[in-house]
Amino acid sequence: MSNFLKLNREGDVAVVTIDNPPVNALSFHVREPLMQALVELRDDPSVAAIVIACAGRTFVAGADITEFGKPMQQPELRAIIATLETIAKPTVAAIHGTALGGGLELALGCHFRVADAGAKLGLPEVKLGILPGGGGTVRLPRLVGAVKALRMIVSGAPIGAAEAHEAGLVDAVFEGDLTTHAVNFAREIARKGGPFTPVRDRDDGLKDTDLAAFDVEVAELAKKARGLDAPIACARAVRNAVTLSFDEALAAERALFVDLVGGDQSRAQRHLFFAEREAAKFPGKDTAKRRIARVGVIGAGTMGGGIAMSFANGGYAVTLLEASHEALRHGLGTIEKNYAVSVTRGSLTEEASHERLARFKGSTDYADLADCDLIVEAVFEDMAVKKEVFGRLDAIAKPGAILATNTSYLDINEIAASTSRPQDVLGLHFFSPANVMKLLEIVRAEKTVPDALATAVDMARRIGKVAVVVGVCHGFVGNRMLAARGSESEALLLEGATPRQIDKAFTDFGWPMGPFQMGDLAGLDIGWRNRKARGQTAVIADTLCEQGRFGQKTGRGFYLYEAGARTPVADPEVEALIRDKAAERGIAARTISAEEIIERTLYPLVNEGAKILEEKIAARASDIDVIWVNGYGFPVGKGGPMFWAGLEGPGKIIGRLEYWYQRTGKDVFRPAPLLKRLAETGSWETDAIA
Ligand code: 3H9
Repeated sequence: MSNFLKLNREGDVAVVTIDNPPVNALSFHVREPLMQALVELRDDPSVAAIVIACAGRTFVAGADITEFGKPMQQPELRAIIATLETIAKPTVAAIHGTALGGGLELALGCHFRVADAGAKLGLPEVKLGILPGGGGTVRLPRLVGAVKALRMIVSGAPIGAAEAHEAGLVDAVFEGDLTTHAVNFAREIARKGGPFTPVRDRDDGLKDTDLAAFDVEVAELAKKARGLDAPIACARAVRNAVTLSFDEALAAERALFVDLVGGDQSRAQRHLFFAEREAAKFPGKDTAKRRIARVGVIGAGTMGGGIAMSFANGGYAVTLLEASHEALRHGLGTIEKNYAVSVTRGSLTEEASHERLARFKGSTDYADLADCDLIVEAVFEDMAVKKEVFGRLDAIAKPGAILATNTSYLDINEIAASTSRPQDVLGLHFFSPANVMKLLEIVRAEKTVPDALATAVDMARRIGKVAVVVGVCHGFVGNRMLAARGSESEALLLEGATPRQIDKAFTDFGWPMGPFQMGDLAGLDIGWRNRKARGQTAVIADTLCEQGRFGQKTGRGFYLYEAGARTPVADPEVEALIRDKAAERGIAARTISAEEIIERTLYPLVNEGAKILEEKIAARASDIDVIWVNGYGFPVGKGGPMFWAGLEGPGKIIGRLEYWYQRTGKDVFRPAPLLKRLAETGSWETDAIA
């Protein structure tokens, strides 16, 4: 029928197979023949039932996201679904892989849904800053109830076939050849005879909705939305499904969809969707990979333990090395406790926890790392210590093993040069807690060979990380930009801002927390130690550390914390300390606006990103966005610092950077040439300035 749609007959059952690799998105070239096929089959008296299935690895994974923001070519998905609902003979969606977004909406347009036992079904539109726009918010609650639909749509998380069956979303679950099962199912249903009720006319799920309980749930969700419009709109649309007629609710869903899809937040989130997939690409990524079966992790502290858990979670055998039996016992004990907590919370089964723990082998002897294919060190952040570790690894690791450092700042070229195999050395910069945080900066040193890098990128995907390949510089991409963001923190305090006020400017912007709360959470002693190692000072933070105020772990930092609590309470002592230090320096306090706080923290962040691009430490501006959203909590609705620079206006940013550069002479404010180029061309492309 078309290159993207096949039509077969299995006796009196017609099978429509969508074939649009890689994920069977509902592109225009699928919608057009699909509509035509449905009309034809509806009007063909020799057809008793229709099955919609997909070729390849998955059912339809949604609308074609690349078409958003462009004029919509007819027929739209909504029209296709409306046509489906005019068909009197039974229609059956045969779901394997994932039925997501518009894919699930298409399936909801059918009378019945059957699924492969391994299938997943969901409406993830919220992650793209939109809501399901093909009737999903109105049809899903009719089958699974308003509260379950709300949770699925606001979280965007898919559910498995068994759960979908139990909830009434799927009518049958099969193992084996799904199309054959679906055809038999359709034939049997057709034989029994109709009428067959389309989902739009069903109300199984809506009958007993407790609207008060629903609203309580919505209020909870709203608190977590952190300035994002889509989750709120999703909740409103599901509520409409309960309180309005089908057609009114559908029209309201459309209006909300149109509003969101044209907005900056959705543009930002779509940008991030593609940016994450782009970030793992680099020249040479398709070279043959090395085989990784066993991973060695050196150091069983918080970082090493978290890294080791990430590998065990991804199915790798892990050898965990510590200096002493006691430290090893402690490290393994913590890992065991962490898994036990996951079991208690219900996020991990007892069985899976045992499986993961069984992957660990503890050791205090470097010789036990000899059979590892990848070894990651997470020891003390000190060049001499790292070189010693790499010297020992060089002596015992098998040929071809990848040797990785988890350093956050140190020069990996220098570490690599201390071995006889610099081609196998690279950085794996995990973020703490390493078993939770998604980001992994994969650092390519001068001599790292492409197959070692490609193997690391593959491995990252297997352990569920968002990988970004970066080059060597102090702090790599993330921490170098973090330093630029924080370079004015002390100055802002001395000039009259309070930690609370600065943190509020950040949370109002959409960050989960501000820099001072973050510092208290991470431990102020970490920055203090780094500064001392580099001969740097920070008058307020250093004084707090000298007083033993390391943040949450000591109950006092920039804020006070009540025993065991994580809520920061403003501390008049800290504010007095700041005023004293300012007075010593003759700095008079003045009122500092939220706007000034953003200018002096986030504009240098963007500026440093531009310098990093100029130096080709990051390959693309979007890679920087991926790092900042996944590793540092930059608000997803703003798309990351480099995307946000475009929204904020590069001309405005340059103007204010110049102003602050004149006032302070600080290098972080000197506008990067690439930022000027962005203002002229609207593009972060580096070619012209290289
Ligand atoms: C929607 O449906 C709106 C409707 O409610 C309203 C309509 C009116 N479009 O992720 P992968 C590309 S919104 C275009 O690496 P995996 C992706 O960029 C949509 N392209 O594979 C990549 O390209 P490349 C709601 C898409 O196996 C390639 O496919 N649906 C789309 O790890 C492989 O992707 C979603 O949000 C798309 N919809 O994961 C689901 N999806 O190779 C989005 C993927 O050039 N998709 N591509 O880099 C996913 O979550 C994952 O792709 C999936 C497979 C789980 C399906």
